[in-house]
Amino acid sequence: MSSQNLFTALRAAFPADLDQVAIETADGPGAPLRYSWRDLERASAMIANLLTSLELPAASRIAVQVDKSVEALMLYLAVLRAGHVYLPLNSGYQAAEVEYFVGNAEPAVVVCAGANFGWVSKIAFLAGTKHVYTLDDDRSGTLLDRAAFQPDTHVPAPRSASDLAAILYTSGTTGRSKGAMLTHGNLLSNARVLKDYWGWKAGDVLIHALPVFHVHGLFVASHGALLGGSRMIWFSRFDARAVAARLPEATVFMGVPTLYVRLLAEPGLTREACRHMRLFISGSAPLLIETFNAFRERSGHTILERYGMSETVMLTSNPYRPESARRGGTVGLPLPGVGVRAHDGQGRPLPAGEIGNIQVQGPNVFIGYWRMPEKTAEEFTADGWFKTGDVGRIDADGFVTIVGRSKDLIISGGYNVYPAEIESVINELPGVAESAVVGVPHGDFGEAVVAVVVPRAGATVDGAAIAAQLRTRIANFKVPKQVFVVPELPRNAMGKVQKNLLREQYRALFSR
Ligand code: MLC
Ligand code: AMP
Repeated sequence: MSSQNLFTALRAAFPADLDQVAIETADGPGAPLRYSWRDLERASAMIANLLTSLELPAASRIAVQVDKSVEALMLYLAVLRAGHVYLPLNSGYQAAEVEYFVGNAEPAVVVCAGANFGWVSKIAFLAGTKHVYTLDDDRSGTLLDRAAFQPDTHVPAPRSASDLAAILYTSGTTGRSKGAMLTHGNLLSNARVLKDYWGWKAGDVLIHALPVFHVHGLFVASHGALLGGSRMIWFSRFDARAVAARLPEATVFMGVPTLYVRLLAEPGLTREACRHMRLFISGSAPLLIETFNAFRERSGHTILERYGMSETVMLTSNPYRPESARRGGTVGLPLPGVGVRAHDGQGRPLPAGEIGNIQVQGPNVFIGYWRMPEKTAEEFTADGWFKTGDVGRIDADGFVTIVGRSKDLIISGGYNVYPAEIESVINELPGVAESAVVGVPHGDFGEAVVAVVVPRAGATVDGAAIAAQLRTRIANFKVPKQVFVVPELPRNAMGKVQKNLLREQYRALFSR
């Protein structure tokens, strides 16, 4: 069988003229920097040769925690090309978080920011990792220094569709973070479906302003542009004013709802600025109908909302054409080849319009959680459908609406936060007896994390001090925006904390 290496497929879509600009940086050191398709080809070959020279076992994990840069994307391509497994980590993760991922995944190579080399390399070497490189967002670091001596041609390692391409850590429906194992086949089938569904083409220009360590920015956005042979305007971080200023040159934009809320606050978002745009896509978190309507009013464009997750890449999308068929408040129709159904808790399918657990299947659905066969088995039904942990309904005409989650998850600005994780970190702090973490509505982030803490008898704890301590232990986006100290948590007759009451109590905390 011919190789199904995802890199080979992406490479085949590069335009014939490799000297065209593939990526132009919009910010960061030296901007604007222009990278041609040939640059992507050669640099990924050099890094792939460096990896190959290390003589790592097949399917070695290459863990990467770096700031966003074009070189980080080249490193991703190089890992695919060399046939290893890409393991991206949010650049905000602190030592305890990185320690867990590295300990669990046992990567052969870790790549980190130069400033973090001290603590990251310590964690990596203790976990048995032999190679730690640095990569900074100004094209410096030991990874590129070493790769500079490598040949700039490389034959991609043959891989089959079922071979592992990436591991993305996510908490699934419960508990500690699990590594979702995605294959070359999972990623390529989804990328191809989306290329056709959203009409990616050579003349497209994508504004890429999402991080490249999660599904949305790394796979959905980058694969789309690469498979389309389309140019990217590359933002290392989202800045609404700067993005609005580049809209007139662009045709496609992708964002989490927070990005749309912030764009709406920009006077530069006008119909005139969007005159060449053909597609605005939103996902990763629910898009409020007010945002959907306000954006249509201001820009003349209807945001296309889609739905997916780390374990499955993309599952549903609103229709591309006609634009008028896109329905606000829904996540659209199952993508071609993807099965989506709503079930009751007893394993029975529900009729159209009834609310139930969303289950999915398709070539895009992951092959399981890294080294957790029992957890994997729990999250699939007996007939092989993956339980998303989302709750929704499917209308008679197939449109899916997500109405809630059965998993205890907060999505803040498109990042997932698991209350149980934050609670366990808070409960370890001195003077804390117990805590409850909930998500409440937030105008900018959609949901914001709030913690309610009960001190131990005789202890005095301070909300702001707790938040300050958390800042050193967990990524910033997980740190509660407010910490309340209370004498006790509301409980039901069974002794279970009534989080719904807490959500109600703090509902208006961030209302504008
Ligand atoms: C930053 N902060 C956040 C936050 N992002 N807090 C809560 N939630 C977030 N998402 C913190 C900062 O650290 C800072 O803390 C304070 O909030 C204000 O920061 P900011 O300057 O407003 O934030 P900014 O740097 O502009 O980042 C906001 C953002 C970013 C929305 C641009 O969060 C982002 O890029 N989100 C996209 C996430 C994403 O790509 N998700 C896709 C997952 S894939 P302090 O303490 O310093 O003041 C997936 C599957 C699918 O879900 O379907 O796509
Ligand atoms: P992650 O684990 O980061 O991949 O997040 C996946 C979760 O994000 C899904 O299970 C949903 O709960 C949520 N999600 C993604 N897209 C949407 C959307 N368009 N609307 C509502 N929730 C979404």
